[in-house]
Amino acid sequence: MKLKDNLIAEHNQRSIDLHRSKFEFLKTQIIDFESIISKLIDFQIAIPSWALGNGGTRFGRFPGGGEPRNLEEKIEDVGLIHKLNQSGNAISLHIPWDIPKDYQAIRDLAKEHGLRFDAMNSNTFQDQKGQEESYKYGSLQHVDPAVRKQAIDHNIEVIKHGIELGSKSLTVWLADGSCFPGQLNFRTAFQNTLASLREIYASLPEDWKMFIEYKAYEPNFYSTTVGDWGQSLLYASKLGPKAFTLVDLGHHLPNANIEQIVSLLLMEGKLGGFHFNDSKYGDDDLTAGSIKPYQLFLIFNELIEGMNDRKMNHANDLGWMIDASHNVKDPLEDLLQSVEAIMIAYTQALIVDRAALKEAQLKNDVARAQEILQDSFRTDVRPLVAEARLRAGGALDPIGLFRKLEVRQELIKERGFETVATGL
Ligand SMILES: [Mn+2]
Repeated sequence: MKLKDNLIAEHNQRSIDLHRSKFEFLKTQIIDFESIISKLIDFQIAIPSWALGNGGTRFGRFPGGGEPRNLEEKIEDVGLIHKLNQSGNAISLHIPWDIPKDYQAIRDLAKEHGLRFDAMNSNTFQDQKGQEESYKYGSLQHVDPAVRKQAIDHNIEVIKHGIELGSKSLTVWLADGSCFPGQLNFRTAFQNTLASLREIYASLPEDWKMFIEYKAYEPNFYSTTVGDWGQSLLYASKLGPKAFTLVDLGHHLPNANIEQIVSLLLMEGKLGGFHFNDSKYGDDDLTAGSIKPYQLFLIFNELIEGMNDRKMNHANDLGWMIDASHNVKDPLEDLLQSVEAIMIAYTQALIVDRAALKEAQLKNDVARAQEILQDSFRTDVRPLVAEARLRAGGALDPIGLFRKLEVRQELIKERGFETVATGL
């Protein structure tokens, strides 16, 4: 299913007056709004192929109908999101769930929807049918070299698929770890993992990046072999200049100061990218900004400060991706909400008065520093985000249009109700 340009234009026409009045009011409060709008138009967030269907939990899964049945339909769904908001121009694939049969056809289809291929994701956290060795006791950390070799070969295969599609990065997330004290030797597990990662790293093309994602716990509940940003940074530092730490917002112990982690990783030139989501307790994979919007803003505040300091390009120098799972919402509506929340937090961070904040810090004016940050956070920047979307050709109200056009009902008609997005 593809949305026609005239439908978007008609939809925008109906609410343009209200938008204009909100935007005009906001313009009076923001000095360099034109430069912010152009940054917003450039800023794109990758959508993971596995977030397009209902993920469910270990207790159950409640299908919403019309889910994509194959890679082609996943690309079409991301195309729908991008058409509506003009902020999601990339898809992140997961191997083996998304192995392309015909690279050229897949490349052409993505191009037709204005999409590129973001980071490739390998999978050594579950056994595939017919697989020789089991990952029950880990993959890259495994005590048996045959299991490690199988996991290394899989990652190299993922890189090869990515080269064919024009991707430029590999994300390695490992479920490796242990469930009980004494199950493994921490140093041996680390060293085996490092040696395995070195072999994968050696297969990376020159212009590729390797993202090493950490996670505090789950599915292993006693130790995780890439358990936190310190461990990820150790691997990334030992591997070399193409290896970076990837921060998934849900992969920390409760109340971790993620903004501080981000700041220091940026300082070390080792922050690779993000997996956005939100959580109340653990790796809840909820919609970005749905639980802790202030934290999301504070993270962006550190990102902007640190990226500006290193003269980095906001849009391209880090990997921006959503990693979420949906159980009760329409996955496409949820992803539209996540992208919107990310754009809002980015905009709020862009309007922080950095000179004033620095001055407050130098004077130890703690109250003033808080005022500056919260003044930005409490500014309703939604008209600015909507204006950027409008200028880029998107819808003023993406979810409103999604519902008005009955996109989900159309997808159910096309694909059926009892569909399962592959891999979920
Ligand atoms: Mn993740």
